[in-house]
Amino acid sequence: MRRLTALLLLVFTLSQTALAAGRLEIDRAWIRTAPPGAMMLAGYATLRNTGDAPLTVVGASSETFGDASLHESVEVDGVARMKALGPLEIAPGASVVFAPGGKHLMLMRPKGEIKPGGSIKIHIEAKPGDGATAGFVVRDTAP
Ligand SMILES: [Cu+2]
Repeated sequence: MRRLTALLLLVFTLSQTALAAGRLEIDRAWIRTAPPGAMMLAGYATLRNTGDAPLTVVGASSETFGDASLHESVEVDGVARMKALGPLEIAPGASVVFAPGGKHLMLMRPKGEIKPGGSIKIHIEAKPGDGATAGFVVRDTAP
């Protein structure tokens, strides 16, 4: 009987773990237009955790760019600088805004022309799970 109780408890614990999942949703995704030939562009979006467990954003990737990463603009002694943004935890139901002057996706070495009005797929990696992919629209200002 005690063994059965232990087994039931284990099954219950496992099912609870499976239910408590983070889920990433990407809204208002855009890339700021840059002069033709620019080797560095910035992407912005609102990342929301619609799941019921914490989610950690760990990186970004895109077939359109040689490299994509998470960055943050900071002011050091009155000078604007950029630095790599470490893993970013989003609480259940919370969202994080990537916007000009703050957090952004640093998009390096575009493979081809990044046309205004176009939509570029970028994948945001989040753990646990697979993250999410969204079309980032190339435009001058935030949507
Ligand atoms: Cu940057």
